[in-house]
Amino acid sequence: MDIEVGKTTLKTIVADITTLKVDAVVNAANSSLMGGGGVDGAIHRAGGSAILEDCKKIVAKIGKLPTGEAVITTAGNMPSKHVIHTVGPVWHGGTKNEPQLLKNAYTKSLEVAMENNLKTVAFPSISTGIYGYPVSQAAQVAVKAVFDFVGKYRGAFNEIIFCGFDSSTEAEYARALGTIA
Ligand code: AR6
Repeated sequence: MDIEVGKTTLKTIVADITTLKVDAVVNAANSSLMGGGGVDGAIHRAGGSAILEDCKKIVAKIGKLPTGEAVITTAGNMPSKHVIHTVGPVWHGGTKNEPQLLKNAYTKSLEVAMENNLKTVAFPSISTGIYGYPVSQAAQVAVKAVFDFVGKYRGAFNEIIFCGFDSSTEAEYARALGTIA
């Protein structure tokens, strides 16, 4: 599924995000930035120790990364150039400001990308694995956050990818993209 917003293409794909040749892949990290399971584990494994070294420097400087914030590191051995690490919210049934925090994770990631003049960015389905956010709801928040951001900063990006690890996840983002334009 593809839509155009100005000169920016928003698209959904099914892939292992660690294989994508983009300016930045986004990592669904945790506040420690020390790696973990899911896509975080996959990114650190594929990128190698250079990513963790950068993360350690960031933590030494700013401490733990709050939910909804984002920072940038090298992508190490991956084909992408950078990793933007963000922390999505843990799902508590929707009672703990989860939609706003998830929106912030997408928006802050795009702010960091824009500050670094990055043109192509791929997002995994943040918070919908170990953190338990229902995929259909997360997809709507994610797509709206990205759609609004690229509409506001027209020309900043060439392509934003929603990368599902499986086709049912990708289908939820495609559905959300189909209803927003
Ligand atoms: N490429 C693309 N998507 C992937 C990949 C991959 N290689 N591997 C997993 N996914 P999760 P969260 C999908 O659990 O819910 C970590 O331990 C996965 O199928 O990775 O934000 C962190 O350190 C799912 O759709 O992230 C945190 O502690 C999506 O990525 C915690 O998990 C997100 O699932 C963050 O949990």
